[in-house]
Amino acid sequence: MERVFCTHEVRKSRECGPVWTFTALDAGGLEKPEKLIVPGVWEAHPRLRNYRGRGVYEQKIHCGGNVRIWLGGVSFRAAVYLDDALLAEHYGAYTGFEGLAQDVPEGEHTLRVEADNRFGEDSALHIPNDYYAYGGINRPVLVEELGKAYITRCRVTPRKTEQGWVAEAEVSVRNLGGETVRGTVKVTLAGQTAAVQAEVPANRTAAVKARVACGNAEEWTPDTPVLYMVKAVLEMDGAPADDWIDRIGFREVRTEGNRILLNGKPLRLKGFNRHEEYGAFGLSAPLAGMMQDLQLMREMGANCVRTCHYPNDPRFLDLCDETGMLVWEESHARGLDEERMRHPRFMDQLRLSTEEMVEQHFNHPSIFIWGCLNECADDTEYGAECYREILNLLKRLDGSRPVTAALLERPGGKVYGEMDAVSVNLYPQWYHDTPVEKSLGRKMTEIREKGGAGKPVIVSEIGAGAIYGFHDPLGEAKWSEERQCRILKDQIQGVLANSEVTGVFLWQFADVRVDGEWFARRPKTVNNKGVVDEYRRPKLAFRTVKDCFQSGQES
Ligand code: ADA
Repeated sequence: MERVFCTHEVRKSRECGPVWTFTALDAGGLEKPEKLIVPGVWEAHPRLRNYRGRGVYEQKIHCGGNVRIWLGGVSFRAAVYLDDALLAEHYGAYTGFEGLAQDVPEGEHTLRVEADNRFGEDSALHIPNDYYAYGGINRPVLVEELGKAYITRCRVTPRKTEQGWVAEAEVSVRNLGGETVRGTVKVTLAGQTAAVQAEVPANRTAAVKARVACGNAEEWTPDTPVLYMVKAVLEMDGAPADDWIDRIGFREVRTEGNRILLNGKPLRLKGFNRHEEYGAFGLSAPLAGMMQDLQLMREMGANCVRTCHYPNDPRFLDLCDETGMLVWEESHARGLDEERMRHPRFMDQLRLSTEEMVEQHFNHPSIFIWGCLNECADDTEYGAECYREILNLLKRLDGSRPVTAALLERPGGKVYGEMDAVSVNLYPQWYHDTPVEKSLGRKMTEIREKGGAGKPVIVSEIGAGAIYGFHDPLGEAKWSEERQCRILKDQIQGVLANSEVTGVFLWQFADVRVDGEWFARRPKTVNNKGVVDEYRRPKLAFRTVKDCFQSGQES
């Protein structure tokens, strides 16, 4: 399932069956077709564990008329064909995209998806990195049959007014035909319906706005994550022609001084960075695995998760909505220096990831902040200019959430003024020996002096590594579970003792595979800073984090 609830009652929409025929084009001797599961990564196949190359997925589908193929995520370049006609091309593993074919004859057709996870000249964001760039169709694929017009999105902003909650909906309708389309868009939410007229010129997309008064709807909070279904229906000639169903929660987020307020209450963040990865299944975690991750984090007392360093599967966000887990979601970009930021495709690819993220995930109430550009070159003029542009883009795309970016620990200050909350990644006691309080204190002073005074400050990463099962009772040996416990305890207590800090995201929830180029500082080619390993087996640090997060002193 593409989401955890039904997204259409009117539109004919179904998910492609899970078994696809797959051919690895560059596998030298492995070219014979295999069967692979979608969603999934090809690295799940025992002989393709390290395959970097092109792969072709094929499946027969039955469809006709105006056909929309929705691909939730293909890693990391994609070309989509229906019977050899190119429908769409896309770059970036972590957001969805569509392909459209009009007037398709009713019957059986071949859907072909070419995926490619080779690094190369044209790729600015996917580079060898401290997480693995998987290959394959990593999220569900939908086949949909449309009429002459369809809803491309319905974004809803909840607002608290003197008359209670109001949902401001914006519904976009695309006309696929050569004549103007006229109809009515009805938005239903919490038992109330608002209807507006829509007129969309030939071959265009137009947006209509509807306000639905929801009075004393129940609020979404981390402790009471109440969700409401929202249905937008396009009626033409008096009959439903298309629909779009999503879920929202009533809550507002804003910053006030050095606090982030959710429905007026200050947040104290205690959470994790989590890569979207699950042992042998890589980027395509099973749904039960996603839920278990949230339960494990909750068990340790966490209330938030950061989707480092890219947009996540909407089903994971759905589960965060359901369980009240607050989310920092960020667009794709990790650890790129100025030279990499000057790559000719860098800004285009980053803008696309940012726009698609906000467009596709806007309605999730759990997302309380948008992020971008983790640890890039904010310290150079050119780099800072890129930060400004993307932070402003985020604000333009969504004025209802604060924006931030996780910056390196080194001296900075060029972009603190551009963010609603200033975020820093700190590794005292792991990458250097400075005591935690001193590192943090120094950073807080710099933030105050260089444009961040009076803003919320988030420690977006802090952490230490341990190889699962490696023990040193003295707690001294590097990579031992005991040493990781000792460092994490100092770090968490040091950060949470500082009442000016809004909160902390630990690096990281689970161990993750890294690209081969990173082998030298990453035993087993794994980033071992997880509190659980890649199969979610808890390290000793699980208990340590639980004690620190749950201790009354630190909250
Ligand atoms: C950085 C980075 C992470 C990870 C981490 C580490 O802060 O943002 O992606 O690489 O360091 O493990 O060193």
